[in-house]
Amino acid sequence: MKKFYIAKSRRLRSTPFTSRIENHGVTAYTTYNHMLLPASFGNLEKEYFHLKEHVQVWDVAAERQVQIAGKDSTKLVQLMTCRNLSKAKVGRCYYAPIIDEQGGMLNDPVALKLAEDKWWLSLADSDIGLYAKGIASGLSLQVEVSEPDVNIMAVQGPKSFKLMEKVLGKKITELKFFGFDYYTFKGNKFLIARSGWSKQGGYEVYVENRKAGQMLYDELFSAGKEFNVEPGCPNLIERIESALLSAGNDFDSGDNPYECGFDKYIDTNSDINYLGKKALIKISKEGINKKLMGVLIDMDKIEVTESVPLYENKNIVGDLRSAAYSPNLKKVVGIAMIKKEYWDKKTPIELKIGDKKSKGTICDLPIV
Ligand code: THG
Repeated sequence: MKKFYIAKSRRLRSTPFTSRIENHGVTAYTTYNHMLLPASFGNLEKEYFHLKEHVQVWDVAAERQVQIAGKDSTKLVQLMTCRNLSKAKVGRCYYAPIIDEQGGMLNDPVALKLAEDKWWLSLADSDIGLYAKGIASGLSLQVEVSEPDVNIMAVQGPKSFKLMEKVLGKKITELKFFGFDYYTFKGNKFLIARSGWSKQGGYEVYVENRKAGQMLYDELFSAGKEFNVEPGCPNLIERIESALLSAGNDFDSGDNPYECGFDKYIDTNSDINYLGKKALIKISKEGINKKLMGVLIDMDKIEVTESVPLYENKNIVGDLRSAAYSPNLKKVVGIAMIKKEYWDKKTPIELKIGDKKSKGTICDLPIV
């Protein structure tokens, strides 16, 4: 396989942790919100098993925050998402699909309610800050939309709880899933949430002071030795098995939130106002004809760089959007948009890459 390097520049932003992860041996980057996001430290399968057993520190600064502050901030956040945020509480995170006027998926951020008039949208990879600014100016809303220099460091894996307790104190063990609070390390305050893009448990530290964040990063590695801490990054295999969706990969604006399985984050009945509500009401009445499901394929490697059609003889069953070899299941696991006729999971599927054909089956999400 030919190897390429990523050409760095000011436009492709580095993070406060870049020099550290390079010292740790990062081997692949992807770009995300115009920023570097590490994709591997050399062996995805080893990293997968390590994540499920120990603890990793991730540089996920590329999950940028769009800050929406001011009198109309809650109104603007609600205008962008189909999730009903009218009862949202300060100190809680909300997974909130952002849709366009046709009900197409634009992003799936974690929304943090920081105050009655201040929110962060912790974004997946698309320019929602510009969308927010457009809506705000179009409707003359009293808000300020900005991208503060907040850089997330995630601590993930079953031993993350012990490590964070050791570094930040007992109080952090009381934090509930998708709650956040402020904690102090060496006189510096950090917003820490119990969340993260893995199903192995853990925390996300929202670093607002770069120097303090680097100090905490280094401390996690020295205090973490006894927990076998390693640098890591969102793991493609783990996140597919766990059905943590990736915007731009698993869905885009051609898909609506029902098709992504986001039903529990959609409110079409209450008296809330958001762009795309009419479209979603219509879709909910008519029903959908495709949805995201899991697939298992008898292959020992794959790299999905564009949608791959899945067949039953000559018929297209759906398209594969993300996939990776799972050393756990000894098959390729994938996330695919599957046509309604095949939702019963009974039809064997076939995938063709070049002139090589592989067989597989459809399954539910999450896969494990
Ligand atoms: N954390 C933060 N920002 C993020 C991500 C994150 N921005 C980018 C990306 N990840 C956004 N996408 C997701 C997808 C899934 C989840 C979070 C962000 C997630 N889902 C849980 C689940 O599906 O089980 C919980 C959902 C819920 O209970 O509401 O955590 O990871 N800061």
